[in-house]
Amino acid sequence: TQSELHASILQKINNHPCYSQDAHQHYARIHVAVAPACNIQCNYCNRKYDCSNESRPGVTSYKLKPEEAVKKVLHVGGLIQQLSVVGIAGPGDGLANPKQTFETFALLKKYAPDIKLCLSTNGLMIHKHIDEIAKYTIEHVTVTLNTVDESGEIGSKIYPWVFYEHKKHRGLEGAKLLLEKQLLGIKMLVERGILVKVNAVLIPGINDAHLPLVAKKVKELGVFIFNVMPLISKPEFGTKFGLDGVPSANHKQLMRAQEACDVNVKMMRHCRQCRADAVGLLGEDRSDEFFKESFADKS
Ligand code: CLF
Ligand code: SF4
Repeated sequence: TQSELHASILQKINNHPCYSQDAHQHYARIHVAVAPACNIQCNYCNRKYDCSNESRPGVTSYKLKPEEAVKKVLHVGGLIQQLSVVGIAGPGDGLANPKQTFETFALLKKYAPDIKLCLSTNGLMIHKHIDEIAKYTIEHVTVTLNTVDESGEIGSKIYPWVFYEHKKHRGLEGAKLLLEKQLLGIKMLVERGILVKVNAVLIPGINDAHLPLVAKKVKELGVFIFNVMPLISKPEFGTKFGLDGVPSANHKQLMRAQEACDVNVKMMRHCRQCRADAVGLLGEDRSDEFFKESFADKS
């Protein structure tokens, strides 16, 4: 029934800091950086931040093996009582490193069965891994969907290439392929009752005016919550890829986009654009504190 469905959703979000505005002051998340590789190139990426698919250079997150990641989660869980969610959000794409990602989730299910599992992805490979996602009861998946433009025009300005089935797809072809798989993946997740969050990076002059159409599509697909995140561009980064001269999105642009996207879809407004190894409450990133702990095999 409707009320049972409502209760099961509440159960899923009540201690997830990103899916529930109310939970974010009381519950903490930890990201374990077990996924180094990626299968697409975003023009704003520097492989340091994710979930956000963010672009703030200069901070190094370190890579962990699945066993090290679990050790870290158990250690942090002993120190931070509010720890309720473990996310895999990079530094590359979780589903471009399926072995590491699912090994980590399998170990977490075994050694930390009470913790919620969360995954962030560009969406290209969801359809291939939907059974594993369901099997490990990953109840929260974030997909970064920056455009729903079927012509591939907007996408080709954001993604120079997409690597799929042993082949690099460039330009319009790559963008269209990515969109097709993202929409398919989101549909499959929603069908399985997995809560989906869509993140869209607000890229001034590239997809800003288009974001309300993304919001509309997100609504149509039954996505739980939509999160617009401002591009943070830095000269030392922007010159490297294809977004030369595209400025960061400012607060006013973000507010305007959020308002334009508020088409009867639940909007996230408390995102902190976390790094791939973030630890703690959303507002107080303690990754540096735990960075010092030696979980990574330095050899
Ligand atoms: Fe991490 Fe992302 Fe899960 Fe949250 S973050 S994988 S959904 S547990 Fe949260 Fe951070 Fe924003 Fe992401 S504040 S960047 S939305
Ligand atoms: Fe970088 Fe994430 Fe894009 Fe991959 S999907 S290129 S890791 S921003």
